[in-house]
Amino acid sequence: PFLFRLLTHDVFISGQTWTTFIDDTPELFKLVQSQNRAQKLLAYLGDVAVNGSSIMGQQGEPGLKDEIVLPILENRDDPDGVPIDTTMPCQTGWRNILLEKGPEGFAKAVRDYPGVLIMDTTWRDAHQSLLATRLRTIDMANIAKISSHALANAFSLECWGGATFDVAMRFLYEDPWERLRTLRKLVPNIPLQALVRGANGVGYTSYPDNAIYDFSKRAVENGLDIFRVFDSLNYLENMKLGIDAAKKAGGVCEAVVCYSGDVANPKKTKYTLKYYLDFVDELVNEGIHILGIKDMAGLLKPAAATMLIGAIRKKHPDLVIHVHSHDTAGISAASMIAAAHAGADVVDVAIDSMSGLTSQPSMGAVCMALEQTNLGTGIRYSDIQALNLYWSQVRMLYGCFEANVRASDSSVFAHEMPGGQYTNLMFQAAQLGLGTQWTQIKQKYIEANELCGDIIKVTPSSKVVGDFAQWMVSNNLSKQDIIEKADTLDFPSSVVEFFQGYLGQPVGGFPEPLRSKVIRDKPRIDGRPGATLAPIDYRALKQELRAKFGKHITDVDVTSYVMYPKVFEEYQGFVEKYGDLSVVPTRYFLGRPDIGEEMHISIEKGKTLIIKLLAIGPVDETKGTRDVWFEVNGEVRAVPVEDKS
Ligand code: 3PY
Ligand code: ZN
Repeated sequence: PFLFRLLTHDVFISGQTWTTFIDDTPELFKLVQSQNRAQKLLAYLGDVAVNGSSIMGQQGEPGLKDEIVLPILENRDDPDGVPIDTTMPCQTGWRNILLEKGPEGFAKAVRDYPGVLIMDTTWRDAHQSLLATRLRTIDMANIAKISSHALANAFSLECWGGATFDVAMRFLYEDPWERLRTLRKLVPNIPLQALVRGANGVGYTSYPDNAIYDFSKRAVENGLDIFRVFDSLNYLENMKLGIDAAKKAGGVCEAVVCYSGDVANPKKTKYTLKYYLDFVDELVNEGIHILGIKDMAGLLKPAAATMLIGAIRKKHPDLVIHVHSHDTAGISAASMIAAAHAGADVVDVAIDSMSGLTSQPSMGAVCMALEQTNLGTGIRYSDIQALNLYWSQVRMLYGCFEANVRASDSSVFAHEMPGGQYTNLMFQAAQLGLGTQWTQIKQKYIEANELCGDIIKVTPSSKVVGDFAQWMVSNNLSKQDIIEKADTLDFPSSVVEFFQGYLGQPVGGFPEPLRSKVIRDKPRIDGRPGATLAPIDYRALKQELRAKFGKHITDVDVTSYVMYPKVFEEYQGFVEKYGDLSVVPTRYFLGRPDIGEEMHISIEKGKTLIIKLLAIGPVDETKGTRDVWFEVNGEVRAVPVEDKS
């Protein structure tokens, strides 16, 4: 009937240009668009129904079939027991102070707060560390308004940056900018925080300086408040760029020291208390708003936390200190509590069911322990339980991305792998099926780090050490072999580039003669790698991308392209084919529906499609396809789907 209406439309028959037709008949055009959208959506759902999900890294079906139950927040102040109205976001929180007083005033207010504040990492680091970064926007958005109430006293919600930018486009076919805008709208009261890799932006390499300024500016425009800026080698020159870009963009600049080694162990002589205090001084000289201590592997034991945070606090009484750790060894809750008592203002936690192991310590544990001291976080026990009801279901839903880390592992004190990388490498080792593979990788990771000169290990430098270790395992090479045969070996490209200086300068310089033997006659960079890169012409690039993909390309798309050109192109191709899939509930995005099951998919405000899978037809032997039959809002439709089996 629709096609009939279109073909018999007067204007259409008259043969006027299509653009005029669109302008003059917006209602019909909208209908075309929406029918088109539904058809693309069916193509995706049909593909999943026939072939299963093809999302990289997924093992089996999602672990939850039912619709997720949303929690109710108890209202302690209501005498009749009426719960808090979470249909609207909460309007009060630390972001109000930020908007009112600016970054400096905000930092001062945080410093003056008598208790300790939390950052909740559930929307970024927790799922990056436990679920291969696969958490989709829809599952954050569905709990966002409730979180705005439950976590109203949180310092921030970490929801952006790190690996999420890349993974959103590459594996989830989502726009990372849309995620930021969505969460911003739903959480107006709590600062939103992102992890950025300094001169590497949200990528794995150095970018021209104007790319870092552009990225930071766009992030603030789209709703970001706080930048946690780090450099993967603690290289000050790289840090300076990220710090300046965050500040110029109008954001709160939290500059971090990446933590390695053990300040409380006198045998560890590279990353000493003095090293950290000197580095903190250098960062403070850059005019940062907040200092972060980023313990990406979970090495900071309680006594070391007391020593390090205590020493920084003594030297910089007014500096806001924010501490981050991972629970790989099982010690991080104790360390966060020690840090709080030593003078930290903010500590990082994740909601209980997304905490522990390679993620952050549990919100419930840390908040309730601090509650019994004079350092309460202002987050209520009942609200944590309510949020946890939601996240325990989400954790099940995404069970198909679990790396299967089941217990604490104190060997991290020796290999120092960051939390996200630990799960990643463990998953890969398990796929190879050798029981001893994982132990070998950990051992070689230690040796690879020594060969690199005992470097700070965090994305992207941790990838260098990881690639090096995997290569040593697969080529059966020892540290000694490499020292002896370095000038004849074919090293992984990331290792060669590290030694060339493409990530920056490591603490204490590169080890020689290994460096020269690895890079041979390739160029060597002895300063900041980005300093020599030509600036990007954003106007020209936008025109180029519009010519290639269409008028819908916006400034942030150009920014995405600059960070990840190939990933962005593939993502555009996917969206062209299937439309915007971010609206599809995760259990249908990742899993096959049952025959007859009703899927409710809200494709835009006020427009919900009720889709029922009716039948999957037999294979057409000549085309290799099957017809998949759906009912869409009562109308039967079929889509041909390639059978990939
Ligand atoms: C990242 O860069 O993605 C990290 O999480 C580093 O810890
Ligand atoms: Zn982390």
